Amino acid sequence: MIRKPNRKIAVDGAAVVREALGRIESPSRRRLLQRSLTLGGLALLTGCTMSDENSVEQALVKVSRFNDRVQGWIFDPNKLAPTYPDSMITRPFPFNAYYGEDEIRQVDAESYRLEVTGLVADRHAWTLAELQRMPQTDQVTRHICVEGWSAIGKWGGVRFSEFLARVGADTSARYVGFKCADDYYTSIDMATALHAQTLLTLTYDGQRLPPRYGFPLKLRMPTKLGYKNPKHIQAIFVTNTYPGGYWEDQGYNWFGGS
Ligand SMILES: Nc1nc2c(c(=O)[nH]1)N[C@H]1C(S)=C(S)[C@@H](COP(=O)(O)O)O[C@H]1N2
Ligand SMILES: [Mo]
Repeated sequence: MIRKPNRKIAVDGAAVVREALGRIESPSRRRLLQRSLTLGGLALLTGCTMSDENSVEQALVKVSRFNDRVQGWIFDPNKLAPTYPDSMITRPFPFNAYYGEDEIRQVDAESYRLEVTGLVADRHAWTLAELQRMPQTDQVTRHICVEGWSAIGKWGGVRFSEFLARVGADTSARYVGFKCADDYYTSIDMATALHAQTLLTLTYDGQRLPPRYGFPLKLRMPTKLGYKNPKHIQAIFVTNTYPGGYWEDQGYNWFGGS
C-alpha cells in the first residue's frame, strides 16, 4: 500500500493557490490576486493554517464564500461603491485593530500635527482646525474586513482629492503612504487616492472621530477592504517608492479593493 506522506508536506502550495484562484469569480479580482497570492497570503486572508488537507479545504471554502459576499458590495462594475440611508448604519459599529480595545491610542488634539511630505509643493504640518476649515462632506458606506465581517458606517471629512490638490501633490506619482500613531502603516494607489468617495475623515456618525475609530484622522475608502483604511493618521507622503503596509508586508493583497 502506498503510504500518504506526512500531511504537512502533502500540501502542494502552487496547486492550492491555482485552485483558490480558480474559485474567484470576478476576473478583475482574479487578475489582481494572480500577481500576488501566495500560500501564506491565502492563509492570512482566510485565517486557515494551510498545514493539512482539511485546513486547505476550509480555506478554499472560505475563498468561495468571500467572493459571494464581497463581490456584490465592493467589486461593483460601475465603480462607485454603494451608499446607504442613515437607518442602515450598524449600531454599535465594530472596533478592529491589530491589538485589543484596551490599547486604543489616545492622540492629543491640541498638539496634533499632520505631517505631509514627499512629492508635494506645500510640506507644512496641518492642525486639526485647518483641516476642519476645508469643505466637509459625509457618506454612509459599507466597511468590509477580510476577517469575515462587514458593517455600515457614516464618516465625514475632506475629499482626499481636494486635500491633495491643496498641498500641491504630484498626482502622477504612484503611491500615497500613511503612517499612524499606533505604528500601523499602509499605502494606496494614486487612482484610489483621487477617487470621489475617498475621504480624509474627521467625524464618525456626525461626532468628532472617537479614539476607537481612529481619532484624529482616518482615511475612508469604500472601494477598499478594511485594512487599507488607516486610522490615527500622523503622516501622509506622496512617493514613487513602494511603501507596503502592516498587513500587506505579511502577505495581504496590496491593492485590496476594486
Ligand atoms: N492605525 C490603524 N488603522 C487600522 C488598523 C489598525 O490596526 N491600526 N486596522 C485596520 C483594519 S484590519 C480594520 S478592519 C479597520 C477597523 O476599523 P474600525 O475600528 O473603525 O472598525 O481599521 C483598519 N485601520
Ligand atoms: Mo480588517
